[in-house]
Formats: sequence, C-alpha cells, structure tokens
Amino acid sequence: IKPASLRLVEADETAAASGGPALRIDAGIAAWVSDVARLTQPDEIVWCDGSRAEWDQLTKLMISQGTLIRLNPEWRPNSFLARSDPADVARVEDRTFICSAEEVDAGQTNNWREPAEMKAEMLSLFEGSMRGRTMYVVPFSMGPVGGALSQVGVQLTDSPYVVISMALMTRIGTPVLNLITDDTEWVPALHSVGAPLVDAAGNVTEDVAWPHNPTKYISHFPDTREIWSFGSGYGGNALLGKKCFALRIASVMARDEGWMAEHMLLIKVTSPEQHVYHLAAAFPSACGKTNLAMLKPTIPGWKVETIGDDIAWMRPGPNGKLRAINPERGFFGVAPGTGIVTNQTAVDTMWGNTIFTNVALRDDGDVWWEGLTPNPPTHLIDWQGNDWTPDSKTPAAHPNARFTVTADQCPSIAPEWDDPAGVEIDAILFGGRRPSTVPLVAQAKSWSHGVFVGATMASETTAAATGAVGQLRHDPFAMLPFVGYNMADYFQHWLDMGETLGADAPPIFQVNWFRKNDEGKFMWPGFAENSRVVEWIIRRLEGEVAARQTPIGGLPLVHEFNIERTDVTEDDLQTLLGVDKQAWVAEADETERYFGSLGDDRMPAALYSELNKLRAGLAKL
Ligand code: GTP
Ligand code: SPV
Ligand code: MN
Repeated sequence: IKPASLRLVEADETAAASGGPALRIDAGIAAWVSDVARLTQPDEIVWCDGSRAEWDQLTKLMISQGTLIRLNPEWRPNSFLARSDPADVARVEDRTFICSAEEVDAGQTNNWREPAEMKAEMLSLFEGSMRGRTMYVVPFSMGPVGGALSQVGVQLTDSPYVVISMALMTRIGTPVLNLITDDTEWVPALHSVGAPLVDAAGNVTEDVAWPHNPTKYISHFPDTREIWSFGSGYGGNALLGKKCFALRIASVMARDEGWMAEHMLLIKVTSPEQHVYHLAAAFPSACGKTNLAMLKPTIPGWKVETIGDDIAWMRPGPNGKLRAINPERGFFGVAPGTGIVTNQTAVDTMWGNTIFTNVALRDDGDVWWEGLTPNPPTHLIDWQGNDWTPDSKTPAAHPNARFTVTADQCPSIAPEWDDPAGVEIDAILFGGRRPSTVPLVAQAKSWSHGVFVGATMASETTAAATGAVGQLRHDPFAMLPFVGYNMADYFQHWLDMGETLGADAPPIFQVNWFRKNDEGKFMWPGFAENSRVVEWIIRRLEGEVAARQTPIGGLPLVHEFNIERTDVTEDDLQTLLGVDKQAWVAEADETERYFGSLGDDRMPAALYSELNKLRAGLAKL
C-alpha cells in the first residue's frame, strides 16, 4: 500500500504547485491502484496527466532504453520508430478470453474461462510482474471528455510505449481523472508486459527494447466490466481502451443498454448537390476501413471527410434516427499498402507526432514500408533491425506494421468528428476480403436481411492477428474477435435494434473490393475508385438509381454503374455485379452449417427464415 499512497500525495502537490486544477482522486481508484501496486510491486507509480512535458519525458526515457528511435526531425518532427519483439507483432486471438460467469454467455466463438479461475491464474502472473519498473496510471476517456455517449476507464500499465500510444489513441490525463467521482462508472484495465527486472530473490535482469512474456492473456470480465491483459505490448492486446474496452466490454454494455459498439469506420459524404450523408462501414481487420475513411473520390463533385477509421458507438438519437460517435482520438493504421498512390491523406496525416511500429528505417532517419512509394530505397534497416536491400527475400516492414497518430492531424477530418452528440447514420456497409461470390455492391432487402448479410460475412484472414494469412473464415459483422458475449445473442441484439429503429433504421449494403479473376488479380481497382460504389449507394438513398432485385439483394444495373476512366472491362463489371447461382447455393449450405455451430437454441429464427428465403430465391433463378 505504501508506494501508492505516497505518490498520491505527491501527485496532488505537483498539480497544485503547477497551478493546474487540483487533482481529485476518487477513493475507489486510489484503492485499486494501491491493491495493484501491492500485487505487482513496481518501483514507482506515476499518475499520467497527458501533458506535452510528460510525452517528452517518456519519449526521452524510451530512447535511452532503446525502445524508441527518434526519426529525423527535419522529415518527421516529434516522431519515433519502435521495433517490437518478433513474437509480439499482432493480436493474439487464441489467448483472448471472455470470462463471463456462464460459458454459454461467451458463446461458441470466444475462448471462455470461469472468472475466478482466470483471476487466480493471472494473479500469480501479475505477482511481482512490475518489479524494477514504473507503473503508470492512465485515466482515459473513450469519446469526447464528458460527452453523453462517452465512457471512462483507467489503465494501469508498466509500458511507457503503451502510455504514449494511449495518449494518441484516447483522451487521457487529469481532465478525465477529474470526471470520476463516487458514482461514475469506470472500467479498470490492468496491463503488464510481464517482464519484471527483479526476481523474487532480488536478482536484477537487464531490460530489453521490447519487453513481453511468451505467456499472454488478454482477459475480459464482462459481468464486472474489467480487463486484465498480460504479456504483450502490441496495440490491440495492450492499448486497452481500443478493442478490449471499446468493443468487447462496450458490446456487453451496449447489449444491456440498447446501443451498439461496432468495428466500423465513419465517413461524411457530400454529393455534388451539397447533400450530406454519413456512412458506417464494418470490414474485418486490415480489410480497408482506414482507406475508405480517408477516401479521395475520383468522380467529380463528390467529397468524403473522415470521422473515424475503426470503431463506432451508435444509438438512436432524440429524433429516433441512429447516431454514431467515434470513441477514439487517433488512428492505429496498417502501414504496408498505405502510400502516396493508395492513400495520400493517411501519408499527409503522419507528417509528425507519430509513432511507427515495425516499419523500416531509411538511411536519412525517416521511415519506409512496402507500398509507401512505388520504389523502395536502395538501403534500409528492416523492422527487425537488419540491413535490407531491394534484393532481400523478406519484407522491410512487418505486414502488420502500424502508424499511430491523432485524428486531428488528418487533412480530411470532418469538423464534427469529435461532436459529443455524434452524427446521424444514413447507411451501413458490410464488407470483407472475398475473392469470389460476393458482388462489388448489393443492397439488403430489409433490416433483417441486412442482419443476415452481416451475420454471414466471411473474409480472408490478415496479419492483424497471429496465425495463417489468406484463409477464408466467418467473421460476422467484422466482429468475430471483438464481440464480448454470445454471437447468437449479438445477432439478436442487431435484430432488436431494428425493432427499436423501425422505419428509421438505415439501409444496409454489402460491398466487396477484393474479387479476383482466374489469374488471381483484383478485378476492381479499389481505393479511391471505391467512390463509385459510394456514389451508387447514395443515389440509392436518394431514389435516383434503380436496383435489380435478386435473392442476394438489390444490384446495380450494369449500364447505370459508372466505370468511366477506369480500366474495368464490361465483362469484369458483369461478373462484379452478377449472382453466381452455384456459388450462392454452396454459400447457403455453408451458412446453415455455420449457424448450427453457433448453438441452435440461441440462434434467432429470423436468420433461418432469411436463409430459407435466400434458398427459395436461388431455386427460382
Ligand atoms: P484495422 O486497422 O486492422 O482494423 O484495418 P483497416 O480495416 O482499417 O484496414 P486498412 O484500411 O488499413 O487496409 C488494410 C490493407 O488493405 C492495406 O494494405 C490496404 O492497402 C489494403 N486495402 C485497403 N483498401 C483496399 C482496396 O480498396 N483494394 C485493395 N485491393 N486493397 C485495399
Ligand atoms: C485490428 O486488428 O482490427 C486493429 C488493430 O484495428 S488492433 O488495435 O491491434 O486491434
Ligand atoms: Mn480494427
């Protein structure tokens, strides 16, 4: 109890001395911090205020520890490169647990452990896990500080890399701490990289640039709204405000309270007639959310502005229409493939004040990765710290290398991106990496058909999670790794939200940028050209274009779909906008098998009824 209470007094005095607002530390937080300190035994406890001075102090510290390399300030001011341990580069889905009281409440798609058992197991790991390190207390807000739709948490971590990343990705520090009083609900989020510098016998080990532990646990306790994460320093495993809170815990809150926490980008679209629309789109990890969020339309007169690139919290607003906020403050974006050709806006966003993780280092002290520029530099230091030339057999950047930067640096950020009231949602899009079957775009026939489309999403796996890449798997609503409860109940919640929204429920569309031809090449140019799909969707909202009604939904009429100035052939467009009966019959069979695997007793009948309608429609083709 000692170190914590000592520092509490100190933090208070520091705040008062600096003329800042008096630090009010909620007794519940103080007690929890003391308990964790007693368990993990850090040398020191630091209460993070979110100031620039704190950022400078932490980045300097990490440079001296070898965790960060300062990039050449001429090219990239206040920016840093971190190289992770090669065994800690992505989310670990097989080590992610939903510890609800009952196993059935975690469902068939989550790893489940009994909460008390999990805690007992993890307590022994956390015991002494911060010895020789500093424990940082990071109060954070998901959503604008004090916003009606926002939520607060407090992360304890022994990783300064996590602190500065949280500082970019969420609102942290004293203003958040000051919000928390006796009756504030806040989520305790405990994190340790699990690499103490002093063992129980007092023997000291040398620190490494990227401490982690081969044994990893990313555990969620939805009933008590707690997060315990051990052993990893990587983004989704360690920045607990992001996937752990804003999706897994928040999805449970949302189910209980009648709102939605989704893996969705948010954009504002302005048509040539100056009509404004907001779209929310769910694509699985590394399947194009950041790119669509920063879309630069190739078609004249259209404008797209960014509101969020990864997570949306949505609920019916005062007029009954669905409203959404982006609960994050920054972007934790995939670097490879993000470049001057595909996404100039992202490149412009990271002009400075950016943390790069697992990208390559140029000889001039700037960064590079595959796809940043068409041609690689002649020499680089790769993400593992080795010399690299264009002849090297391995990529210079890790395929899941990331940039971390605040959203306000994005040139396409919409003025209302941080409006606490959010924006009204006019349409919802679902997409994934589907080399076959799924058309470029189709409009769902109804809300419940749209829920069926979301529930039957599948996508090829990517480097965002450990494991094989390029394997088609079910990823309902792009939420397979992120739903904090039973998937069948989550489907039911979507159906229930449709009931609540009634006639105001936004139309739902399915999109697929990733169709391949027989040679394995993408048939659709993607990226900026996706504006053509956005145009069609908005013209549908306006009733300006027709749709061909098919068993899988409303498809564009080929002659009405704009491919001017692209190299898409009429033949390819026919395929992109076609319905392959055989493939869809096989898809329906697979859907039946998949639904069965989710636990028949909880699966909503409405989804089976949609499956039957699909089959009946296909039979008539
Ligand atoms: P997370 O941050 O993991 O949730 O991913 P995300 O959905 O934001 O993915 P992102 O936009 O970063 O894209 C991931 C990869 O897909 C990058 O390598 C992109 O270059 C690529 N990509 C994005 N949009 C398209 C597209 O329209 N066509 C093709 N072929 N590739 C795309
Ligand atoms: C994803 O994997 O979907 C990401 C990156 O957005 S992470 O924060 O690691 O989850
Ligand atoms: Mn994501």
